[in-house]
Amino acid sequence: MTKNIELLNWVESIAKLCQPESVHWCTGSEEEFDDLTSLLIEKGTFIKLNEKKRPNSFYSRSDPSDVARVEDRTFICSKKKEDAGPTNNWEDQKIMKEILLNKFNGSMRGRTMYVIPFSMGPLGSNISQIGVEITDSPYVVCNMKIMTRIGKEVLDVLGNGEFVHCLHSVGMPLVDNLKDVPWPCCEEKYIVHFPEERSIWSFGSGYGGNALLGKKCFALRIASCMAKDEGWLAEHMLIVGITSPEGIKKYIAAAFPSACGKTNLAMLTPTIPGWKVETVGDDIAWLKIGDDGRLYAINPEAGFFGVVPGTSMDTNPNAIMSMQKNTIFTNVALTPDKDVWWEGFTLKKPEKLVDWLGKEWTAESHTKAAHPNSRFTSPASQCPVIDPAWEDPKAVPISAILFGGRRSEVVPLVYQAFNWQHGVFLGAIVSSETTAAAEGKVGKLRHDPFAMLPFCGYNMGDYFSHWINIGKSADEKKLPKIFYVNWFRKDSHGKFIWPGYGENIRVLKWIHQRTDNENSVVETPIGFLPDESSIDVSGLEIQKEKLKQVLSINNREWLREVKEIRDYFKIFGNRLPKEFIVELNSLEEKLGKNY
Ligand code: SAT
Ligand code: MN
Repeated sequence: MTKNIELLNWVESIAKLCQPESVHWCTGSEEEFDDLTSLLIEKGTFIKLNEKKRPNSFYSRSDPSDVARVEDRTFICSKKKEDAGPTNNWEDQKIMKEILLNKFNGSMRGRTMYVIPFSMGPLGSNISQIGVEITDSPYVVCNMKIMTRIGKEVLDVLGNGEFVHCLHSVGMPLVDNLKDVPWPCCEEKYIVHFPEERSIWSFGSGYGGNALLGKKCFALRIASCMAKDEGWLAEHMLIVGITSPEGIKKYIAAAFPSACGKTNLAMLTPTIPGWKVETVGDDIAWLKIGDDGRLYAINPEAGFFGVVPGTSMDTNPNAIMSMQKNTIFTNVALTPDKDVWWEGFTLKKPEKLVDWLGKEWTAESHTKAAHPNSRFTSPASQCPVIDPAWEDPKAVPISAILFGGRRSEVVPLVYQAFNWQHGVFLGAIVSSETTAAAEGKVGKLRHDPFAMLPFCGYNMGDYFSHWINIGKSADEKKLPKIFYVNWFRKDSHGKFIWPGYGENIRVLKWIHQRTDNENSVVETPIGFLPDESSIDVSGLEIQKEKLKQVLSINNREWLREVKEIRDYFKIFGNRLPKEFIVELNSLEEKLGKNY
């Protein structure tokens, strides 16, 4: 066990507050995992999947009201409201603490309280950070075991050091003979961050980012605050290594909003010969400038919590192979032989299934068998193309940063920023059509700067300045080149123009070459666009006209975009970096001239 006084006192005080039946310190051993999965099967939370088809894997259905992140119930409770900024929900610390103390008071009665020491990043690396999650959900423990490095070794590394306090309860105490249910949760949810204290209090939900507190709450919201104070970056980015046929390997990091294909890009199977893609991470990157002045990245996670619908041997074979064993599936459909299915998995629908709601489903049904935000939790080490350096504490050097979102109109397939400051501006103007990853309407265009809108733990205006300052404090020549990509452009019939998935290697190839200033470009008001002939479309059936459409810009549309961005930027008031106004004015002027 531990001698860390802060940890011992905290666990004791939380036990006093939440009044669980017992306290269990997680060791992270395989026997512990087996005990927990057996318990979850007994409770009806897990169904064991067909051992022959999917060894050591489990199926779970959430409560239908608890299927995604709840952004309107997520709070950043900094001391001052201005420090949470215009894009976060804020509440006074004292008032919020009172509400939470009330909610957590007795919230674990009749349940076991689990204490999970975990490391974000390889154990013992100087980039890694330690957290401890206290939870009353064994489902959370099993997922945390896959998503992070948990257990005894973490306590050894922690010693008497500091850790992020992560408290979680499903908010359903077993009192007054209340019978437990397979997916306990509570209607009123609170996902609360106290950035100065580096603590997280999550109440009422058992799903994904609301409950696996190492992920968005710690590795993004709290870590972004640490990163600002300490001069590094905590970002919603995948990391991949891309090797050319000549053997030149470059790592890129890419920020896209939730459910916009980060996992697919991270594990892409190239369609052009000789190119190789290897995965470092699919969701979160922590980046620091190294001694040589380059920007280095680690993946703080140890597993994938990826969207399943749409994933198949055609679209992402490496994801399919990653989930072949030791995987937890949540909210997909169950086949009669106890395997899993989801929309897009096979062309032919199975005749009979039990859907994510537990109802009989047939190929004729008009409802979706799997929830659009259904997920798989798999160890990253199972990915067939995991990068040899994925756990290297030295981290990997980044040559390019990509920003992007779902835009059916206006934004071209790819373009390059003029310089770092312009690139930061491109990150800030990301907007994307909403997805099922968060509660709310799907398909609505919203601004999502740096794909961090739901994940930035402080004032987004200050976050922009932090990015600009990183550029100012470094030798820009050594920093990654910045690009904007959009795989989601649609034609007038509403069909995607660019084929996407494995074909995106064609864009990555152009980016790979551009990091060495190779390939000719066209200078446009928004940035450098590829010369049409410089995107390799060999063997791809795409009409010349269509390619032209995704590789060009319309000044009138972009002038409208500028006006809209200028309006949006007003919410940041005097925290908006003045550099952005310079960028906006310059963009507008160039667009006006070419008009
Ligand atoms: O936040 S989750 O981990 O549930 C998924 C996401 O939104 O990226
Ligand atoms: Mn994500």
